[in-house]
Amino acid sequence: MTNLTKLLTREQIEQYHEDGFLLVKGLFDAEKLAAIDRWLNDIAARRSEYAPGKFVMEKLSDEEMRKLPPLGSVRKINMLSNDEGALEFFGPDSEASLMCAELTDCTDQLLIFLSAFAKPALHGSSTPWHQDQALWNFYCPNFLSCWVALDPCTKENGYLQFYRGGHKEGMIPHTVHEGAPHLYIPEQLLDKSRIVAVPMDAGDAVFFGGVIPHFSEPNRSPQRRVGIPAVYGSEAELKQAVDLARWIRIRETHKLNYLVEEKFLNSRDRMSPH
Ligand SMILES: O=C(O)CCC(=O)C(=O)O
Repeated sequence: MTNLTKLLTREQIEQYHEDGFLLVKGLFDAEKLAAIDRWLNDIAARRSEYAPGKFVMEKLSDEEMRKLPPLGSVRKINMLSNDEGALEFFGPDSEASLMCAELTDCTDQLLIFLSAFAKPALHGSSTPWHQDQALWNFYCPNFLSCWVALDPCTKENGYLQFYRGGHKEGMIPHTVHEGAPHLYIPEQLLDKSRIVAVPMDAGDAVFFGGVIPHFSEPNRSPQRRVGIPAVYGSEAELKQAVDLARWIRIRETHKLNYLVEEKFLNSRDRMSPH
């Protein structure tokens, strides 16, 4: 792909840069959603064949699990990007990938991560406030997610919520707590008036970058909530980040640290893509 497509309007692109997230209605039709559902159920049915770490399960009793299709008791499926279905639904020519290229003004988009983030009916736990960049081992502030709703997302089943404009303010301190699924931002650091909930119909997609804080509540409804985050990024940015991470490791191993002028460091301590 050499040229940017024109799937998004200028207003949508401006909105994305202003708010830090963009809802696109009806990106996937019912036929595609049904095919993705079959694909994920098939993977979930073969859970025992995969290496540990691929699945995160919610604590359901054996009896509850027997009543559900395989995907119904899963909390997360990781590392889907090398699976055949990934190319079919989220490959380089998919609308998801092309829209990410438009939003970042950069055509060499790679599918970096693909997962399924599910919340089983009445069991799905919350995802605490976080910036994706805080959970990545490499610094890629222009990477962005296209999070596709496989089910309707509502207040009751844990729709996504964003901290409007937070992508312009750099990284926020995260903390760690036993029982939390990952590093998180303590809620008291956030101004509640800036929190925006994003209800979605099945097939809608929300785009957001690695620096915008976001969160979702537990699923208190009797219906599952499944979303598929596809993280895209440019090959050039990934290569640079991997090289940098490698260099930092080498420097630490060989104790090559040296003092850099404070003024220089201070001018660069805010990580913001814009
Ligand atoms: O699926 C969710 O509820 C959370 C999504 C999320 O944190 C992400 O895609 O980075």
